Amino acid sequence: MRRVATIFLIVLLVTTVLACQGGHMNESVEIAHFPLDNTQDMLMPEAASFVSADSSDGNGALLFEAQLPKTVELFELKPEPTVREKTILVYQAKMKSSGLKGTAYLEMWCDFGSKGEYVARGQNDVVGGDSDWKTVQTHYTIPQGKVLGRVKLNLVINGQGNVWLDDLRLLKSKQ
Ligand SMILES: [Ca+2]
Repeated sequence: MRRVATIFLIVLLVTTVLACQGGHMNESVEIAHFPLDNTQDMLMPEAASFVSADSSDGNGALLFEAQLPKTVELFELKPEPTVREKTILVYQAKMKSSGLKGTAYLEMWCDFGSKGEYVARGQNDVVGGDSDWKTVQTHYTIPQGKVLGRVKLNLVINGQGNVWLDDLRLLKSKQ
């Protein structure tokens, strides 16, 4: 009976330690932060208007007006070499919409050079119609044996209407 109790205690301890480690490893670290307080450094600055009156961070945001569905390439970056396989890349931003017939969401392209290019689309985390600021995101886990070259961060407007974007971040966490 005593032996059973000891084994039970050991199992409980191991479970607790693993749970703590799991929590620690899921912490996110910021790779890049684009506060979108202007259109500088954007790949397509002509695609957006800077709006100071309405923002999520209080320092202005970018407004995208879509007459037709479109994909806007926002930023391209080359993360540091520490972003290796099994790293979860999280692309996150604040977004709102007005009169949007359809949806808008984030799209991230991960380039692995000769090993191909992969896309993560946040089609389950969208804005549409008239919606207030909310956090939207999409994520991608870097597969084993692949070295990440570049990351491209896009906005997809799958419809017609106005979309505001602010406080854009690329984060990493371990699986
Ligand atoms: Ca801003």
